[in-house]
Amino acid sequence: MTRAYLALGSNLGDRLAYLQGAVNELAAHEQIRVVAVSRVYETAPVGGPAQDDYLNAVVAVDTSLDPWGLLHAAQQCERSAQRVRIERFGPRTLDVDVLLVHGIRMEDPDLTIPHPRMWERRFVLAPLRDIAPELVEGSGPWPDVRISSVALELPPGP
Ligand code: GSY
Repeated sequence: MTRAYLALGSNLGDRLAYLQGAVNELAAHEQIRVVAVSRVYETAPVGGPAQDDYLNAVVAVDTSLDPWGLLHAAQQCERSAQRVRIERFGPRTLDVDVLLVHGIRMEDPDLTIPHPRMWERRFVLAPLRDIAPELVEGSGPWPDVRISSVALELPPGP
């Protein structure tokens, strides 16, 4: 099993339900065990057109999938959320990004690990720091990244 980290984001519709749906779907996958879920953060949109704030979180998983298998699982979660994305960097029901896979560095047009923009995204670093502080240097306060009053549940695995 390999430890990996996935970033979740939503800023359309029932944002918390989309994030929880992704956590549940990952946990139900036969080759994925969700081992930790960060707090949920309410974050100002970065890039793109004017749009509503996001809810963001990060999950840690142990998996026997390779990085491509993990990407497919992430994309399946997005499909399950009937992902709507009106334009690039615009609002979306659910985004699931593969951030890190232990021991893997790769560059492909469809999948780069570590995620190429993760170290500049405070909406990723703040939740990642909750569950893997050793991976994140630097500290807040980051006024555009607020801990939300809502929380995700860690469901039982299959
Ligand atoms: O790549 C993730 C989608 N996204 C986000 C996001 O998840 N959170 C915030 N705060 N801004 C974002 N801009 C994009 S694109």
